[in-house]
Amino acid sequence: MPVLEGGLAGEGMRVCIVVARWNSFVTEKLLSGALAELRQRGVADDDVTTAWVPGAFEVPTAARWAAESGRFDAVICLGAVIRGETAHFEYVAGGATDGIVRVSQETRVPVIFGVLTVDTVEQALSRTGGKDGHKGEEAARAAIEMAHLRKGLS
Ligand code: INI
Repeated sequence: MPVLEGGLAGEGMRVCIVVARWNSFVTEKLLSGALAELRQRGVADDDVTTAWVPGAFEVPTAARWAAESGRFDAVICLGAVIRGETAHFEYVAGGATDGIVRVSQETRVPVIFGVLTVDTVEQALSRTGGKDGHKGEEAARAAIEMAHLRKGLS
């Protein structure tokens, strides 16, 4: 019975990271975690492109440009939407979430959801190297695994 698992070897993998500038005190941590994890897994620095966008709402648009370019095996989306800091949390978080899912399904390129949608700044920080792990590192591992799995399945 064939069983496929992507694995986490990053050698030769080309990755685009789209990162939102809004709440940069959080997104910079997401980015450095993702970059460190990619490097540790063997992805070459020259094969990683980082694209900054104004906020989480713009992330899916840039992710689509990257996915459709054919230049990347995976796209990692990073952002932070904090409920306590915005009256229109649902619109920004919902737009980013729905958009990222759509880009991945429509382009068939793994587009990884590393956008924090949390209630408080404390929750954001606990997910970027605090007690709840590191969502940037997690997103990097998911990108490598899904890129491998795509090759194995398609
Ligand atoms: N963008 C974020 O990434 N996080 C937020 O918490 C946020 N808040 O609070 O509004 C936010 N807003 C900006 C939005 O993503 C767009 O950049 C802006 O609306 C321009 O389209």
